[in-house]
Amino acid sequence: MSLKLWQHCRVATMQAMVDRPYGLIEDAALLVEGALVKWVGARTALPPELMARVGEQHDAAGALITPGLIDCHTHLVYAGNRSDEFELRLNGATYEAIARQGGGIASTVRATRAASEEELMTQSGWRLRQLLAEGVTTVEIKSGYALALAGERKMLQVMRALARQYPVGIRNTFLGAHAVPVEFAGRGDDYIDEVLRMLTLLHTEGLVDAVDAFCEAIAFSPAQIRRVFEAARALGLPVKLHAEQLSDSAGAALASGFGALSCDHLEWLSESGVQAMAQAGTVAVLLPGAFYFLRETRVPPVALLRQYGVPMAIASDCNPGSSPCSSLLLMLNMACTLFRMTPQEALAGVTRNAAQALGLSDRGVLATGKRADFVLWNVQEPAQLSYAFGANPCLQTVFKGEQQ
Ligand code: DI6
Ligand code: FE
Repeated sequence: MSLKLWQHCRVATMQAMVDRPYGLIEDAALLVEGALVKWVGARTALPPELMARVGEQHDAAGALITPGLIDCHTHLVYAGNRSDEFELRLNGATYEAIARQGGGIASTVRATRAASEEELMTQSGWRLRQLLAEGVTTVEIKSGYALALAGERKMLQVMRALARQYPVGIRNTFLGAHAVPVEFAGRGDDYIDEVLRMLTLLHTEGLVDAVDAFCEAIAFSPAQIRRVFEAARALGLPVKLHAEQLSDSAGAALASGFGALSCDHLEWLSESGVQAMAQAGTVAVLLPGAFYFLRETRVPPVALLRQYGVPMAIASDCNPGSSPCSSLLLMLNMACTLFRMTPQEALAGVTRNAAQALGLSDRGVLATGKRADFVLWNVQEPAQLSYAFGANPCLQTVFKGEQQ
């Protein structure tokens, strides 16, 4: 098979190298064979035997190249919007009070149940295209806005259909334990029985890649989540958890005990929670969009996460209630300004560490044998991707070796 060559570029490989921030290669060359990276390095070191096989050459004209961005936590398949609740909040209501009064997640559940598969495709496709326009090549999407079998299946099928229609890798996460639906009001444990039944069926149908849950006073208790995680474990599915978002329920320690891929949000994470995550190799997924939009004041313990060597990822949390956002680049900026992450940590958070948060070892860095998912940017320095906001310097995306 002939090779494709990109040259006249700087490549931020995002390989972890102590002596080389961003794993940056000056005057680089990138060789692609099919859907995979064949070679990346300094242009002057290009092996002649590979050079002889080049069939297609691209002049990157000085662009910066990074791995394709990975949004490792979204709820982007849903119907409707919650601008009415935004107005209520601006008139004094709180997110939790709205949720307790039948709004919040429940109102999106009503809209999502009522939407046809086509309507869901249209509304979700619009958001997905906005992510892709900023160089995103892998997206995780959670179910959890139907909370009943038919609708959860519909959401997961829409995700599979989006993956067929758009140049993007999609990971389906089953979030049946997102909220207690009205039919089960006051009967959370009974609803967990139903979650387990749905999970088993939907897994059998090949629709589930991972399992998530919402551990919070307004959602599910650690004991209830343990049941979901035990079922996931029995099915061989990896788990993740919305933990310590609005309060400390020790969810992170529970999830770490199940070897969770990630714990997400974490504003209220304690030091013992950080230690548990470090021990389990669980990624901390930080969601500055939700922090910003809910006007939270308590930031996740970034310094502790650093100190214990817990990898940090960043995601959009794209959802209608707490983060109506489909810009991952904006999240880079917010992770730096609001959470005081460094631009290098932020970029690792949407590449290498985001891949780890999804259990995907084939992407997130540019190296021989990894997927040829990458982005050409109209910037000189990698830090510019975090520094500018409301800007989109994406020149071109390459997905599985193909220019988009
Ligand atoms: N935490 C969140 O921030 C989203 N889900 C969750 O478990 C919010 C979902 C919503 O309000 O629709
Ligand atoms: Fe979320």
